[in-house]
Amino acid sequence: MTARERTLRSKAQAAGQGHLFESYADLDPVARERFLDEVESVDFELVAHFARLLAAKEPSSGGEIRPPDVFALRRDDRAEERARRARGAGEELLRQGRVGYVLVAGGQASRLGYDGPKGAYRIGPVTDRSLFEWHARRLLAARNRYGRAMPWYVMTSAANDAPTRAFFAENDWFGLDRGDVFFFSQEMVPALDFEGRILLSGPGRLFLAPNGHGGTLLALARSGALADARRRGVEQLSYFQVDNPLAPPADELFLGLHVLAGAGMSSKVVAKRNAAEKVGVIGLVDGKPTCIEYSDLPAELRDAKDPSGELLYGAGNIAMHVLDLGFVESLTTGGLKLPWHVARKAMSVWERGATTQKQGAKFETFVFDALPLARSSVTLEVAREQEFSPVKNASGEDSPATCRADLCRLHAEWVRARGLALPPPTPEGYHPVEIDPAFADHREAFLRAREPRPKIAPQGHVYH
Ligand code: UD2
Repeated sequence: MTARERTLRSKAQAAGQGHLFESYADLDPVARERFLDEVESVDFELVAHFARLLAAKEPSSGGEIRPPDVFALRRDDRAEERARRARGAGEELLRQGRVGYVLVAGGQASRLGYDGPKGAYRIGPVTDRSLFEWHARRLLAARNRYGRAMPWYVMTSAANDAPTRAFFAENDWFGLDRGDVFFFSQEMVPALDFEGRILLSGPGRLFLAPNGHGGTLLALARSGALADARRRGVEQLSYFQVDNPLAPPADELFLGLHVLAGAGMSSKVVAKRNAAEKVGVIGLVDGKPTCIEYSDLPAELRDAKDPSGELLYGAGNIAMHVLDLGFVESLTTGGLKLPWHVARKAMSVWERGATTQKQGAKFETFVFDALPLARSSVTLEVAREQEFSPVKNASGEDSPATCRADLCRLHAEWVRARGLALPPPTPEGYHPVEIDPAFADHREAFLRAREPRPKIAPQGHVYH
């Protein structure tokens, strides 16, 4: 027995995880080394915390819930004036290069049924451009507008890190400077059975799963991305998800409202389609802004309306945030200060020499759990059709089909507003038209831009 094996065995035993070594003797030397690497990566104190969470009763969300303060789309003169000042502050921040972009792309695209990094999925209705390219070309638009590049921190996970880097390289970093694109991987944590024992996924393989999008913050710190951002003079991080090609990462209004309020973390929301829509909403819990999961919102609050008939809890979280760099540092120094959530589900595990289906528990952190910890926070309402159409499922709601239709409808409206011609509609009822995000990343930019050049292809028009 090597010294390393002895140390790790006794560490696992002391933590009540001795079963992990039961079939160690059957592994070949290469598999043994890999297995020992995995065991070495386990934070057994954290696993003990997971086991306690499993044994505890589900915590009730508790706290007094009240509607949030939202900077709404409908604005009176005073709000318009505040928006004008905020846009100026946001422009200034971008002009000075004080913004870093954080793209969260660690998910597995399993609901989409796509075998590859989700960002490589081709979503352009006319051009077929990938999700990554949509985001990259919007960053190019911002770079051109402000005459300076800002760093882009792209979070991957163990399963898609190498293919993500390769995809960027194949595409020549989409025209960005490769020195401005920083890849970092989120951490993995073990899944447990209901007795708190670490599960295996195969012979000599621990069942490890990504630690949730809250893990972005920890991985930013541990990878050196936060230090890189500090070095570059970045003060605010603009956070967005890979699955939404409409997300505008360089939003002057959002950045400006956030900095003028001295906020630690801010959020964008859209009005829920109806009370039943299954999205988390922003509300105040014991006076603090919080994202309340759909399932945690009592039915009478979910359905409650204000005198004008609007939902009181209708501020749907679309996972776009601005985070102050110092706030992220404070959340990650000495470990991640976010709560863990337990997901109990059926999993394919390796037991007694075979793969079997079994109920187990995965553990995740959510980035929005940082909201109540922020010293203050802005909640900005935006128009769904302009900023939010995620690709989550293979078909039906939030699928490639709905996203392509939404992209075309949005861009057709911009084209119409400039009095330009549209191609005939598709059988699905939308005009197949796409605007290159590097040419115009939002409506006003398109209306202000030089005369756009149309590229006419059999499948539709592209303006660039
Ligand atoms: C999330 C939010 C929901 C709403 C919605 C907006 C949760 C629990 N719910 O729903 O309130 O804001 O997004 O689109 O978050 N990811 C990682 N690593 C992980 C887990 C997720 O990188 O460990 C990424 C993933 O690549 C994706 C994003 O996070 O871009 C959201 O993950 P999801 O699609 O699982 O979130 P969803 O649809 O449950």
